[in-house]
Amino acid sequence: MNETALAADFDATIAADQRVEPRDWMPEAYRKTLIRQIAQHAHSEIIGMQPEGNWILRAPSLRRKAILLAKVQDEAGHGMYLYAAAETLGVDREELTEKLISAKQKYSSIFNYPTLSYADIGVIGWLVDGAAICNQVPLCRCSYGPYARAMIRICKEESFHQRQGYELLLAMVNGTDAQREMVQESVNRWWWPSLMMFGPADGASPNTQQSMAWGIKRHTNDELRQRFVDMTVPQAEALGVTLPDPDLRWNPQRQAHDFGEPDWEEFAAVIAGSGPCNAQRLEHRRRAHDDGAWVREAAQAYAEKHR
Ligand code: FAQ
Repeated sequence: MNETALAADFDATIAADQRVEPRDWMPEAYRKTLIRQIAQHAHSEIIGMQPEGNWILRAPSLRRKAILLAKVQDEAGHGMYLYAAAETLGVDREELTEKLISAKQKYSSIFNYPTLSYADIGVIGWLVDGAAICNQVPLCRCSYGPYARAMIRICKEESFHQRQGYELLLAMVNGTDAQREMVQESVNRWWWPSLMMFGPADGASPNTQQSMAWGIKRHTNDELRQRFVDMTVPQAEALGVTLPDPDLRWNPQRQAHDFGEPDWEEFAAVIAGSGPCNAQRLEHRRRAHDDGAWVREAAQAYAEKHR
């Protein structure tokens, strides 16, 4: 088949809502967009282990420690599935890791904020994993087969993460006044950064239109942000916490909540590398990579010996 026929074949696959597989022909720009998004997603899972990992040694009970360990370990697994999905597009994990630690590829803005109390573990599960699920469930129908299949398993595990966060918060809000205050203080810090996870407003999102035409994204950033707000408000009411937005209210005409604008200047600064923890996160990841060099060398030597 010549290039025109291959392109027509690709267009027909997308139009019929079928999956594109690694050996199928695909436009270079489609491949590049997927590598960008999947790599950024994989890096987010790996860097995302750090804020919660910070509390493993200080978990308040053995039960909480076991839950947190399992969750952080799941994030590592998600990173691995996603790097494997990216590798089907012709890049390798080593190359992607280099791009992460040299800050040439991004990871989610949310992981550049510090975890200051144990309530943050609950709030990350509730809001951050909640936002991640909202954004990622539609990716289970992404047009690229390996990414869509990885997302099915990831979403199942993220649901468990969200529930453990909510369960921890329920225990805290039913505890002492000090615990309730700790939860509210944590919600105040994480609410706006969670809304920023969905990306810039639609008018400022250069990639959405093309990614939707290709069936990579199924909804715009603003559509998913709205869905998240509508889903979260009743959960906040059930917990008895206030979401820190004076403009948040039900709009009966729209049958949806109105809400305020996130601070887009802060978002731009965080993704440009000057958020509260960017330097610390990358430094930690670089150190872990250097410390693991001997393991990679040993694995390589072992593989060569058995070739
Ligand atoms: N942070 O044109 P758009 C998790 C960048 S969940 C940093 O709208 P797009 C689970 C974007 O890359 C978090 N950068 O871009 C977990 C682009 O830059 P570029 C990870 C952001 O791709 C929970 C530029 O801004 N989830 O890890 C962000 O169409 C708890 C313009 O933006 C995913 O990655 C941001 N928030 O839409 C783990 C989901 N938003 O590359 C541990 C998959 C935008 O052109 C603990 N990704 N940018 O230089 C997606 O759905 C999409 O990529 C969006 C962005 C929606 C994030």
